[in-house]
Amino acid sequence: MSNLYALFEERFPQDLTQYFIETKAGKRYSYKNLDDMTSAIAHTMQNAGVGLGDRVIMQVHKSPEAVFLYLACLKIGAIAVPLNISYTASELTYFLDDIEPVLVVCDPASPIISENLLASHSKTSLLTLDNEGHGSLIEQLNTGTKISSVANVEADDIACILYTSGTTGKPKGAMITHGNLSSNALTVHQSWGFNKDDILLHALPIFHVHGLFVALNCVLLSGNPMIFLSHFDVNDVVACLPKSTVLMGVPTFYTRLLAHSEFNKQSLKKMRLFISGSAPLLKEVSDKFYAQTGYRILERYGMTETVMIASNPLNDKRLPGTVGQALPGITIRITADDGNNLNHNETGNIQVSGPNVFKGYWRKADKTKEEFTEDGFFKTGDVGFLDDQGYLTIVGRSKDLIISGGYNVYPKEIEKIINDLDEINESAVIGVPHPDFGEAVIAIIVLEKNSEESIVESNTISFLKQHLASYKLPKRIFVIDELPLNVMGKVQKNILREKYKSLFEETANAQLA
Ligand code: MLC
Ligand code: AMP
Repeated sequence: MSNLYALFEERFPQDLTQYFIETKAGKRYSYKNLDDMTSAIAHTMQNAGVGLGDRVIMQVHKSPEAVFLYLACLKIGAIAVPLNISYTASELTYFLDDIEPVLVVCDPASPIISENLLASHSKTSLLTLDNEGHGSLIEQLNTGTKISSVANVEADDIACILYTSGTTGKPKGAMITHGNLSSNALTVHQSWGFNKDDILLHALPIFHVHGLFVALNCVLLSGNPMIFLSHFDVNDVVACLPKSTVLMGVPTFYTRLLAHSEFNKQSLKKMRLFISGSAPLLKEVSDKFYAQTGYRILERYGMTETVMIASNPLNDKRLPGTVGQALPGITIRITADDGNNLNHNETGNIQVSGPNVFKGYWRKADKTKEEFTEDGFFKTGDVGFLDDQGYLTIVGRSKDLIISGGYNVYPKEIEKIINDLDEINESAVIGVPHPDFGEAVIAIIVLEKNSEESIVESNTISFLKQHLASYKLPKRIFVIDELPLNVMGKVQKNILREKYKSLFEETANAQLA
């Protein structure tokens, strides 16, 4: 049986009354509740026509019920497609057309409902789920009628599709299989020493690999409890640390914790492990955290398409500034642009193979082909080197990508929208160092003749707000006379990055002091 849910079920605690989730308000959900709710939601989904391999879009706030909805998809062999709650109507329209869902479960305030985005999807059913865990999905549940058996799927069957944008601007659905998730779950669970005493503090969103797979899988493979916060609020996290043993976060979590006046060693007596990933953790932040708490944050590296790839060791030396060694069963190699393998300590393209590597992009066979080498390695788009001990250092990216607070933002997507404005001639979107988000998105624009600078700036922001989720919006917009171009006519973004690199520096120095 290759279903990821079956693996979880094998590991449920013997006593199902043990708790699985504790919310900020102290409400507890046991493993029995998990089992009952998941089975009842599975039944409701089947009544809505959802079967093996059918897509279920979930655009919902983080709640225990949202977790049960995801688990129910696994259980019946449907494909869960979680989407960021802050996507706008135009972003959502693209996903709905691309994925052709049999069922959409969304927040009642989603543009899917307010802008009637399902009008042209006559075969799609709609249910709601709000941030309190209420909605038509839950109202229709009949806990007396449940789906008890777990669907028999193959390891190569798709469990989830997660969208990741691309350098061409159009998001691609990464098809992640039951086999990818099961193998990676077992690997990280063991590598990070999860045991019966662990209580994970979960403050990540659950529409990405980090919060949905890495964090939840470790909890479910131990049959353990977690403290489940609806989002990262530094006060809540500080308050919950004394009863937790593991925290997983993006680097912004750690810079915010360090700046909090009540974050101190005393509150960490139960803590076993802090893990960071999704974006580079600055060595200064890691060192400051170590000096202040005595804990060396364990940094690891992953991607939507590959789940977890590499990790610093649990028991051996953790090297800040590196993302550690390839996880067991996974191969990392570094290649030159001509495809030849490079030696240790030589910088090049990071490529990966192993049971963790996804199946391909949904309905994009050509794009899938482009991203794999002929011998089956996935091209990550990251650039780095392996040292003599196999520790990987990421030095940059060959893809034009900004990572802000752990969220990926593709400049092309924003530039395309900005360039649609009549007043704007051209634009360049870049990332610059930011003390809180690691990198911040800024836009540099060149106006059409006779455009009024002050009006254009505010118009651009309000126009972008209509089209883009809030985390993608430029934090600042600058107007310049012309963009620096190379001889091929390509914008030299490195010159712009250099010019604006100190934009947020003052706040940065204040935070690290
Ligand atoms: C929120 N905002 C952001 C932002 N998050 N802007 C840029 N980058 C971000 N990451 C916007 C808000 O919309 C708001 O805009 C304003 O910034 C201030 O918001 P905030 O309240 O300060 O932000 P907050 O809600 O605290 O969120 C910050 C955060 C969050 C870092 C906690 O972004 C977060 O949880 N990030 C984790 C992302 C993640 O899980 N990534 C994993 C990807 S998987 P306004 O206009 O409304 O004021 C992956 C693979 C792997 O990468 O290896 O793990
Ligand atoms: P995503 O598409 O959201 O899965 O983002 C994956 C990208 O995040 C990777 O290709 C890396 O560029 C980046 N990333 C993940 N973990 C780390 C890390 N520990 N250090 C640096 N970059 C990271």
